[in-house]
Amino acid sequence: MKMVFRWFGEGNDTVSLDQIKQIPGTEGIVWALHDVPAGDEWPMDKIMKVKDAADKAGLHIKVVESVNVHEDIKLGLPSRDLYIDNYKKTIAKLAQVGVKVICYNFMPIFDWLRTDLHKEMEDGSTALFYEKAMIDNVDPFDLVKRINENSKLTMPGWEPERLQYLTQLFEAYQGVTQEHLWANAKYFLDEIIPFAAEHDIRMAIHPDDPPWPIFGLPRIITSQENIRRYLQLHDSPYNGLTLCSGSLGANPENDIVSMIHEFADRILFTHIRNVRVYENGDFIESSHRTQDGTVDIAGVVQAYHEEQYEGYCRPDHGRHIWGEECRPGYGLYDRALGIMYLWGLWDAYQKAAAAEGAAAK
Ligand code: DNO
Repeated sequence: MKMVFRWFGEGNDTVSLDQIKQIPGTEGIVWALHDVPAGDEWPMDKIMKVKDAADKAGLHIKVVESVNVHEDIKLGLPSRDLYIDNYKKTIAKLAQVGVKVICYNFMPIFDWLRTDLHKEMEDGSTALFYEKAMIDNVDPFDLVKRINENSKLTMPGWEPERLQYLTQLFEAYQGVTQEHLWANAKYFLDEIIPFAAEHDIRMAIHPDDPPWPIFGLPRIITSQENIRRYLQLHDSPYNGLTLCSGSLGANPENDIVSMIHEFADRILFTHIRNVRVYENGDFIESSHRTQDGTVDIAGVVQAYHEEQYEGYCRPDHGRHIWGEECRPGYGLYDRALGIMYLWGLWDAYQKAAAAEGAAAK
């Protein structure tokens, strides 16, 4: 397992590369050009800036999250070919600087969604929270306004230039069903995967968060069955998965351990985090520790260990603790604690396996 850490870029993150470098066992950053709109080709000079900064800090840049997919591709509009072309140009450039995995998602309009970015927990820390009844009944435009007012920084998927077009986007998605989305995903994969393979870059689809349709928009990367279908849409080792335990774990019916075993050879990147799911469907992003949430994180790490997982891993959203002011979910402290918990589990399973091996001799 190779540990990496998400970094939003110079001037766009409260965490520094030097701090990331000091988290034990962390070898690279997970990055993107967050100021380039979805659909545009990434400029080489901006890519090089990130590479130079990471090189200087002694961290690699092999994992990108995300090259966002333009809505016209998800909608299957004729203009998609232009955006697919730009996507390929970006892939070719990323290959030149040594990128190996591109994480992306196929969620209409919204990326991850929460109703409260600073919900207070029993211990005084705050965390990302999702109130199900609120989304089930909310007007999406009100919600966007709230998010805008709540956060000083932009969030992935909620970039100001996208929010402006929200009305048009909602209209464009009228009548777009899950089956349309599947067909549009296949068109995208059939174009992108062979090209990415030529450049030795693996594509890693991120599950939908939360893993169910919201605001009447279709969502498809929601369950084991659907992930299986997605990986088979274009059957290639370059069509892989970012297995996110927190996104999928928001639906307790999702069995993450079983997914790890089934998709082991297609998991390129894993996001490991816990969520505490309540009976009414609300959930909060608790600490990474198994006992604090609903997802069996120890079991998840054990499954990766059993599969001798060699892909990339990052801790995911942390709580906001010790007074840290940071991008919601992306502070230093709780994610660093998360890494140490993951390594603790991993090393313990490693030791146990070695001892078993020795005893069997
Ligand atoms: C949330 C992230 C997602 C993820 C995208 C991938 O923090 O896990 O925003 O980056 O869905 O495209």
